[in-house]
Amino acid sequence: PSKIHLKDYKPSSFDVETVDLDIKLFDEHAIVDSTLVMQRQTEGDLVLYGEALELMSIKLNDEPLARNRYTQSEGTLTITDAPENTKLQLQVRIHPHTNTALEGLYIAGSGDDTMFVTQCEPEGFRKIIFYPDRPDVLAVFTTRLEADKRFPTLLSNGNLLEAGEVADVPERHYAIWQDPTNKPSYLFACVIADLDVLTDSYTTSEGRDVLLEVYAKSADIDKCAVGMQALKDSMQWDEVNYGRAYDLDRYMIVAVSQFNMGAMENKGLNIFNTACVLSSPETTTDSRSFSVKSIIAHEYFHNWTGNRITCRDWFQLCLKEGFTVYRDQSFSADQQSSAVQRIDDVATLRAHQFAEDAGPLAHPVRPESFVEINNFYTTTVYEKGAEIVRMIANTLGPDNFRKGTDEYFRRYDGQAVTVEDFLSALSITDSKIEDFIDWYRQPGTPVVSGHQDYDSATQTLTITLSQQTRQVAGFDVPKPLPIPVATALFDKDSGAIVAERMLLLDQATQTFTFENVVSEPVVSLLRDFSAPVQLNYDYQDEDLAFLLKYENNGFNRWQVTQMLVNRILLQGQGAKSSPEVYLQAMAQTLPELAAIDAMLAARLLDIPSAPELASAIHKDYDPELIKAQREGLYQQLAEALKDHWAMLYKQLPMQDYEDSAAARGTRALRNVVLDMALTANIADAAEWAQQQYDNASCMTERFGALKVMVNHQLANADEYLTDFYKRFQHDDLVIDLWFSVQASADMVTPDTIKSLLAHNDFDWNTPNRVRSVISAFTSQPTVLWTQEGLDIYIAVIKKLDDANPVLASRLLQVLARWNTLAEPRRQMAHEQLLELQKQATSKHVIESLNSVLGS
Ligand code: B3K
Ligand code: ZN
Repeated sequence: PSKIHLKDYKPSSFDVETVDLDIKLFDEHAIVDSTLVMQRQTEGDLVLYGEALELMSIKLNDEPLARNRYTQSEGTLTITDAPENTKLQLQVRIHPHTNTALEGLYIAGSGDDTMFVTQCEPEGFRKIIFYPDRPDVLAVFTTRLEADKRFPTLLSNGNLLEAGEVADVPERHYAIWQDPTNKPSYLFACVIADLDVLTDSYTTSEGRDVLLEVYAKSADIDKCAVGMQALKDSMQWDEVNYGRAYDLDRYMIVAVSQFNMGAMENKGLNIFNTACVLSSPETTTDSRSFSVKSIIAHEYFHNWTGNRITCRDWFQLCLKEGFTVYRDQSFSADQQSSAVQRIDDVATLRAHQFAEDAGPLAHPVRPESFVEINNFYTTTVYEKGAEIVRMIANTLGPDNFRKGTDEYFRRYDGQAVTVEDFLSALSITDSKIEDFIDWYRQPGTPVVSGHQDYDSATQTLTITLSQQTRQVAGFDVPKPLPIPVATALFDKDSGAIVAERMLLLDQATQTFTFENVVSEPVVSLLRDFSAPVQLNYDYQDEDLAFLLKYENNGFNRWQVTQMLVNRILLQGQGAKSSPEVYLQAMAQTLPELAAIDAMLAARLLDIPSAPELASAIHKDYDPELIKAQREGLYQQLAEALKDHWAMLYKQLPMQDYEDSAAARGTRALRNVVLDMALTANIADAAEWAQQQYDNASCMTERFGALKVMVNHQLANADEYLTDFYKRFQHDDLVIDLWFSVQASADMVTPDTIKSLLAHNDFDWNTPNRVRSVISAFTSQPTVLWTQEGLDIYIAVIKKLDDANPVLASRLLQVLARWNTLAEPRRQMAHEQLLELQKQATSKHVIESLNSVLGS
């Protein structure tokens, strides 16, 4: 497979004005007709892309096109001498019924719930029809869908023009949709199904009445209200915060159980993984429900950042994703404590993006080359991309950021643009914003190191900061980046803030001076995680304990607990601390905080997961050692606060379900306290767990109890697992939880994983189910990184390589850090990956393997 380079970008030789599609679904195949009205823009061949299509007919300007006037090879159809004005009519046959890759038009569900849906981003449209399938070709689409009446739901983008019966074929019907917006093919969607619908409406700030519809199978329709409310909240939020109103008369969301990722922002017709749209208190945990809302918001926000203004080419993916993630994070921060939102976003960034940037899959936020673009829907593009926008927003301040985004929408609406365009609009009030371009170009996480000097004679404090980024093979020597470091100085005696400033570190080393500082303060840096960097400041443990007590920035209180924990757990990685200071600080802080902010208190008890700790280890990583140290510290923490757990658990009684930030906080903390109490061997705790399960008012309580029963191997854990299964047997998303709680259990064995994969309810064609076992399993590195563990994991990748390469490649990327393992595990993993390399078939898996193996 060949590499595509950003530097080779050329505009399309033809522009498409209109597309008329006609998709007829039959029992074993579908026939797709298209009429493309095109105009020449530049010299060159007319290149259409197509994969797995059977070409039935081709006409150019109403004449059949002779076989010698076009060539078909490796996914393209090329017409060399197409005239200035070209009308191209094509007919192809496709096979959605056997499409397991979940790209293009594919089958989902089963039995009575069988449906057909599309996924076109990034290059799925070419699996439906030959087309200049690239994001900079924008056209108006009219789509006719025809199918058996068994599928009453026929949906496509835009407005419904017409629907009716097919003449002379009483069992078939059709619908015609037209989308008035000029859009790239990756935003095309259609649905052929039998679904129920929840409807609502919203009137935009511009006075447009919008029909809102959430489609799901009938058994799920009662779980659509949370998503509907989130949609309305998002519509309003975007009007208030970005001045962006919705632009069509209809907004549809469709829930589908087989989907490779979370959701897809197709114009006016979002398609969602059921896991990312369905929510009810009885079946959905709080954290899942919260993420449903943020994903609804994310897809909605794409309507402006992604759809109205799209990407010139796929290298610019972060243009829409980074900005849209920043927007959904800001939306979510308005729905709960902004400190907790930041904690969760940063925890994800550190656990996944930092690991990616430190390993063989490191790439710039805007990659410069790829074989398969699907491999670049990464946490670097999404989450690090969002961090760059956040730094820009914080540097500009709210007013100038808003001026910049207004300018962006004004200038580029209806266009396909680049990261440079984005920065140029944002920099209208401050030209230095253009310097952020290097953040998009340079891979690797910068490490910011620093120390302070205090001069009591002159009452000055000098902070020296320096930055360093590792050089990634194939890239230039890293340059210093603009790094905003939000800083506050705390008086050691009173704990009060004596100075607050945003330091801009944009050279290799810099000093920053604070005058009139009457005594040496404790410095709090990178408040709210003002830049996506690793911080090495020469703190004493006592300074961190001090900040845990006095910082009023909730995020930084969490950050210092994590720094303390890392110092303890990563002994031998330059860390040096003993747990006393940490344990004492936690004992002093937690009980009081629990009463004021339960959600934050729950987060402060975080001890990074084993894979997250591993991401900070670059050599001789021993999973057993990390597991033992992690569990040891958890045990010490549970015992250090032993006297508080019983009281705390009683202070957090179960109440009727309520979806408020306070109620979610109570539930989150209660689950942590339950786990702590069991860890500390409190006699009654097993009883609490059972009661919590039996009397649960919602899934957060029930699943929280089940999880601790399984992880602490309580005597009746199996009984409860069985009960859970029976109660929710018919709800796939809950059964996913049932699989994952077992596959991620602390005591999981390869045999457990094997038996889960062999379970009757296991389904290779449902990515959610595959992930509920296989991704859950990666949370136990001591078992994953063994001969047997890897045998299982690699066999899954092999099995999916052909059937669903996007999923297979994603699962493979998780193994990227094999190279940091201590022997003999490293060698073992290496051999398995080499073996896989011999057999891999998809370009997705081949490209990822080459990167992972460094070959
Ligand atoms: N834009 C889609 C992702 C498509 C991924 C294709 N492999 C979802 C999102 O980011 O909103
Ligand atoms: Zn997105």
